[in-house]
Amino acid sequence: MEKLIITVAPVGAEVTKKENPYLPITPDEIAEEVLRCYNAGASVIHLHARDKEGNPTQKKERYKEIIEKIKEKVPDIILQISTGGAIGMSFEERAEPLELNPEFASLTLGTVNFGEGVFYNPFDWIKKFALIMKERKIKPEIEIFEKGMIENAFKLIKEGLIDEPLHFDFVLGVPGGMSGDPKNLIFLIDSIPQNSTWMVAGIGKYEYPLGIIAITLGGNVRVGFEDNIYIKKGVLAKSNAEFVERIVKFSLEFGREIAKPNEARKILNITK
Ligand code: KMH
Ligand code: ZN
Repeated sequence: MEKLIITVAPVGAEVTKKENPYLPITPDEIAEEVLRCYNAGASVIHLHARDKEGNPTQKKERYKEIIEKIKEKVPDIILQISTGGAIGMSFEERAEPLELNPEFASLTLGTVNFGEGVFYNPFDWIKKFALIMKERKIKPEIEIFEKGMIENAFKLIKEGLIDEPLHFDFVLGVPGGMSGDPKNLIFLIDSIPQNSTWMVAGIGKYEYPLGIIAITLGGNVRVGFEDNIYIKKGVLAKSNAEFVERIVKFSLEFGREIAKPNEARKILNITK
């Protein structure tokens, strides 16, 4: 098996400081948190931005500020920019940070209910995101919340908008999307092209059970406040790094080493 790639989603768009006071919001807080996660074993950061009031923003200037602060502290970490943004954002808002030419960005392949809201991804938006990423040589991480989204991946391959080998992130347990039942994960893994890499982001209580399955099956793991704020039932995590430490412990226990950022670039075929 390849070494394990640990991605952290430390900020998210929907979680608030009220829910977890340790949520990093400012560029300095985010950069310090990324350093802690990197030291614990993370090689990829799935990045969202917040404005000065703590609200989600896709403004490229704000991303630039955050990225510069992170790069000062951790020059080699892989930064994956969110194109999901927050519920209700327009296509133009969500696409704006791609102008910064990151090496990696998220790309959700369909619309899904998202708690009380709707995470809106009509096929023409998906194609436009994919085209921008292709033109700018940005590696897409294909975000899957429902099985039908994998069919859209095959359509995009046919239309020449994404290239194999693909990298998938199975986001399981969002209220309104596919649940974190292990059967669902196995079904999704069986449905993607064989030459793909994959990761699981288990939401809330699904984080560790699905993470352990991914470790043992050769997949990769995402953790972080975007997905889960508790280190154990009823106990808030004080840092995203606590999740990373736990996954590292599990992985080493199962005999799987942890990938450094440059090793993760090779495994994920990030060539930018
Ligand atoms: N905030 C969610 C509605 C992504 O980053 O690409 C969407 C999301 C996906 O977080
Ligand atoms: Zn996200």
